[in-house]
Amino acid sequence: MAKVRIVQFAIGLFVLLLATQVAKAHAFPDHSLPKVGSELASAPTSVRIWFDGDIEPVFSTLIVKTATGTQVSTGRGRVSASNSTLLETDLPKKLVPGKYYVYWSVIARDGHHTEGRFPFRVK
Ligand SMILES: [Cu+2]
Repeated sequence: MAKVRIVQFAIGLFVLLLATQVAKAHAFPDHSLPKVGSELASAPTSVRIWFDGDIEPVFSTLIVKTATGTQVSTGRGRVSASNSTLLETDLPKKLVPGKYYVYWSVIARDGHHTEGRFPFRVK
C-alpha cells in the first residue's frame, strides 16, 4: 500500500507543478489607465497598462489608434524603467472626442507572447 501512496503523492506533486507553471505562464493585463471601455471627460496624455508579471522591454509594444486606424501615440510605447510590469505610451497631441483603441503586445519573461486590444472613448 505504501508504494501506491508514493505513486499518488508523485502524481499529486506533478499536477501541482504543472498548475504552478500554467499560473506563471504568460503575462496578461491586470489593469490600465484609461480603464478598458471607459468614457473620459477629458483627453488622457498617456496610456498605461499594468501586467501580472514582468515583460520584456525589447519586444513589448503599446500603440493607440483612432477608430479609423490612425496612430495617435508616440512610437511603439515602452516598458517603464522603474517597473517591468508597466507598459506605457505618451499621447503627444490632445485627443479629439471619439473612440480609440489600445493595441498591446508583450513577451513575458518566460518567452511567451500575448496580445490584445481594448477601446476607450473621449467625450
Ligand atoms: Cu507563458
